[in-house]
Amino acid sequence: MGVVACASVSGARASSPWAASWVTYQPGSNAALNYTDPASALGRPSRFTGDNAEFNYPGAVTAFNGAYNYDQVLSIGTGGHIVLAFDTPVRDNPNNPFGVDLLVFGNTTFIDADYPNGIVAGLFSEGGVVELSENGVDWVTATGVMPDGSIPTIGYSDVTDPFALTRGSVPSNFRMPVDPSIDFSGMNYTQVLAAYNGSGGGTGVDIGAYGLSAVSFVRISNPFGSSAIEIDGLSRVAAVPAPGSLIVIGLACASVRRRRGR
Ligand SMILES: [Ca+2]
Ligand SMILES: [Ca+2]
Ligand SMILES: [Ca+2]
Repeated sequence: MGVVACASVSGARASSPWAASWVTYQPGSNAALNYTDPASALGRPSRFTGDNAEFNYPGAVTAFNGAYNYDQVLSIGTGGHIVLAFDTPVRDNPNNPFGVDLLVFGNTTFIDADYPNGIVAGLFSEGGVVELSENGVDWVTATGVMPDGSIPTIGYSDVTDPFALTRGSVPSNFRMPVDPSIDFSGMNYTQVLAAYNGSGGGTGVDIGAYGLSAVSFVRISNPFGSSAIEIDGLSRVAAVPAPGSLIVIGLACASVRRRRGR
């Protein structure tokens, strides 16, 4: 058994942690001009923004400064939607932190009660709806999940200025959710960073809470309200192995090396 575990660890082909492709996109009635390339919702979420010719106002993505380059976020207007696909299914894994299996990154930010010092006074929440599917045909609504309106993205865990003009040196973890029980109201930015605990944010989805064990397709739509929503990307949460399983794999690999004579 130990030999199998060791071989599968070294021989496993990694699947993409991000949405790998898009299936359909309907921009809706009021999608933001120049933000209608569906590829903007694929791949890793943005850590830095404003650093292009259109804006030329570079800044770190923080919980008070969302991504806004044309090629970073996709806009979905009223009546619009996008269907995004993972290359292998997102699983309902009991080892995922807080039960969260999937993260949706919009470009919502906290409202600053003390600009530019970064005191949380609420959210610029634009809402939207998330639906989940294993086969791309049958859909389940992730009730209560707002794709552009819950947990802001943070690009760097060591950027302590909420409106920093430069990059940090510690990239946040876009595959680790924020503890969904945290109330950020009234926090300063140092407290926000501590609460994120290295996470890059994103709205969490526990697919098991909707009766699903695997999800390959995510539909994000904007069926109501007057403002467009923006999507930067999706990620699959990285499971945290129980300490016991790490020891078992470690011992098994060590024993294989011994038998191979190293
Ligand atoms: Ca789960
Ligand atoms: Ca937005
Ligand atoms: Ca993006």
